[in-house]
Amino acid sequence: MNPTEFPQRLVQALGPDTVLTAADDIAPWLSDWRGLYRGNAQAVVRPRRTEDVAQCLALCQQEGVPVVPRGGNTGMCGGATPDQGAANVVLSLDRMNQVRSIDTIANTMVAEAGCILGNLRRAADEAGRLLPLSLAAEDSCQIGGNVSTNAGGVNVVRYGMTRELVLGIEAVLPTGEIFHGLRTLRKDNTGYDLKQLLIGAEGTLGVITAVALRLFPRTGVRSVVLAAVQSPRQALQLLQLVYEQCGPRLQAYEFFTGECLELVLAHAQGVQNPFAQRYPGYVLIELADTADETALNALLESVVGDALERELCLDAAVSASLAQLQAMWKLREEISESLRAEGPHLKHDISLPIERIPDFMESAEARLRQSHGDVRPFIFGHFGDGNLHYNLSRPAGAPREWAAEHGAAVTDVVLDEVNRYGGSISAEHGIGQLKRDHFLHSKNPLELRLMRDIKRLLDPAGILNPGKLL
Ligand code: FAD
Ligand code: 2HG
Ligand code: ZN
Repeated sequence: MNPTEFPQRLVQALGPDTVLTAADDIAPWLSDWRGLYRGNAQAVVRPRRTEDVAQCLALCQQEGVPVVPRGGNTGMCGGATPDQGAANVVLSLDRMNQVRSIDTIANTMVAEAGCILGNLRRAADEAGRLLPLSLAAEDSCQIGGNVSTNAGGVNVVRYGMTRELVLGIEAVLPTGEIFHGLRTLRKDNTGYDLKQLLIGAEGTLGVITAVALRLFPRTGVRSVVLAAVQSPRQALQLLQLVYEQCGPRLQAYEFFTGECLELVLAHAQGVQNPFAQRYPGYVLIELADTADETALNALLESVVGDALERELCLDAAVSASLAQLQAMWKLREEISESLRAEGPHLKHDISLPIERIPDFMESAEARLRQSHGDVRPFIFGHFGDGNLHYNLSRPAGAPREWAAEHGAAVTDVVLDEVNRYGGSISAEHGIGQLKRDHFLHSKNPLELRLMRDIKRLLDPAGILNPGKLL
C-alpha cells in the first residue's frame, strides 16, 4: 500500500475532521509526559462515537495496522506512545467526553472514556455524590486511561483502586466488535466477569469507549494534618493509631521524605513549609466525613494529641481552613512535577506488604549506598495502601545522561529488594513499554502463558498497542 492510501481510507470512512494526517498535526501525539519516548504514526484518529472507533479498528485489523489508544497522556510508562514504526495509528478518545448519566438512587455514573477525571469528580459533586478516584493529574487524565491503567491515587486506602469503582464497560475489540458491558448492576454473577480483563490492560485488549462507575456519599467535611515523622517505622506506627481511632473516616495517608519537601519548596510556586524546622519525613493524613465538622475536627485533634503524647510523630500542623488544607495537599501533589523540573530520574512505582515498608526502605538504602552511594532518593507515596514512589535522581553535578548509563543497575537493586520483601514492581502506573522486561521476569510461566493466550484470543492480529505490556 502506498503511504497515503491507508490514511485516505480512514478519512473516507470517518471524515476529514476525525483523522489527522499532516506531519505537523500528528507531531504533538507522538511523545509521553515524561519525555522518555518519541514514536511515529501515519494518522491520529479522534472519533466522537463508539461506532467510529469500531470502524477504525475494523479497518486497521483488515490491513494489520497497529493502533495505540491514547487518553490524557499522563501515563508514566510510555503506554500511550507509539513505537518507531511508520504504520502506527494513534486513537485518541479526547472527543468522546460526554457524561451519559448520573443516577443518585443507584449511585452510579456512566461516562464516555475521554471525560477528564476532574470534570467527572465535579459532576458527581454537583449531584451531591463523590467519585473518589483522585490523583494529581486529574485535570488532564481521562477516565478511559484511568480504567486502562487501573489507577490508584490518594484515596485507595478508603475506596480501593479504580477496578473497585467500575461496574460496567463499553469497549471496542480489535476486531471492530462492540463489547456491550455497560451495566450498572451491583450484583451480576452470570459467568466470567469479562470487563475485568479490560481493566488494567493498558489498551492491549480493547479500546474502552465508556464506563459505569460507583458513586459514594459526598464527604464534604474534610480535615488534614501534616505530621512530621522521624522514620518510615514511626509512620507505620502512626498509621495503626490513626486507623484504629478513625476507621473509615481515614481518606488518605500519604508519606514523603524531607528531601521531597525541599524539592517542592525549590521548584513549585506558592508553597510554604508549615514547620519552622526541617524533619526527616512527613505524613499527610486526611479525614473526611459526610457531616459534623466539629466532631471530625475534634477527632483529628484527639488523634494528633495521642500521637504526640505516645511519640508517634515529632510535630504536627492541623489545617484550620480550606486554604490551609489545600496548601498542605499542594506540598504532596507537586512532588512529581518538581521531580520532572529537577531533570531525568528513575521511577520505581512499587508496592509492599505495608508492615514491611520500614525494613524494605532500610535494606534498599543500605544496598544503594554501597552500589551507588551518591544517588539522590526522593521517596514518597501512598503509604496507607503500601505503595511507594521510590524515585532516584542522578547524583548532584552528574550529567543528564547519568540515568541512561547507570539506571539499569540501580533499578535491578531496587526491584531485587522489592522481590525479597514480597512486593510488586508496578503498584498503580502499569507496565507500558518502560517496565516490560521487568514485568516478563516478575511473572511465573503459567501467568504469562495465560496472559498471552488471552491476548491472542481477543486480538488475533496483534494490532492493539503492540510492544506494550507483553
Ligand atoms: P494515557 O497516559 O493516555 O494512557 C495510559 C495507558 O492506557 C496507555 O497504555 C494507553 O494506551 C491506555 N489507554 C488510554 N485510554 C484508553 C482507552 N480509552 N481504552 C484503552 N486503552 C486506553 N497514577 C496513579 O495511579 N496514581 C497517581 O496518584 C498518579 N498521579 C499522577 C500525577 C501526575 C502529576 C502525573 C503526570 C501522573 C500521575 N499518575 C498517577 C499516572 C497517570 O495519571 C495515570 O496512569 C492515569 O490513569 C493515566 O490516564 P491517561 O488518560 O493520561 O492515560
Ligand atoms: C503520585 O502519586 C503519582 O504523585 C506520581 O503517582 C508518582 O512521579 C511519580 O513517581
Ligand atoms: Zn502515586
